[in-house]
Amino acid sequence: MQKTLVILKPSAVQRGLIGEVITRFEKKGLQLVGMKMVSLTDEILEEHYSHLKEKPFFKRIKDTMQASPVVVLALKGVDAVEVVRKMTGVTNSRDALAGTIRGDYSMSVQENIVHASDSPETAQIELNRFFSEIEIFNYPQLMLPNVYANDEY
Ligand code: FUP
Repeated sequence: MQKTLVILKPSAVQRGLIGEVITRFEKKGLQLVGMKMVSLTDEILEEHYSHLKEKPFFKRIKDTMQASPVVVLALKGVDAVEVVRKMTGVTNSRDALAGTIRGDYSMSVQENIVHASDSPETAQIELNRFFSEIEIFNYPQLMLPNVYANDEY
């Protein structure tokens, strides 16, 4: 089973979408194995968005990601990284397909509700960035036999 990181951005927090977005992941069959509210520091954002550090919009990313606390989630499931990315939709919400989180809830490239890890390698690094070992929980997913066939997990 894979684990992946999701950040519910200030756009989700301020617009009252925290519950609705988490519900989508729960209904999909992903297991919530970590969750907390945090304020993002300059240091953590510079690390998290290091691939965009030279972009002219980097300051805007930092400002908007610090506009309120965010909620970080750790989600577990078979192919969880790809499943969550598909549920998220493309970066520019105006291009995101209906049925995706960004496609259904947002109009912006920045105020796009969620961040989701883009590969299994990145997911591991990002989970370690936001969670300590004891903040990721290992507990039985009792409905597992109803979520997957027994040769899928
Ligand atoms: P994603 O993986 O879809 O969250 O996208 P990125 O990591 O590439 O981008 C992170 C954030 O940078 C976006 F949410 C908004 C900002 N960004 C822009 O404003 N313009 C761009 O062209 C790309 C990213």
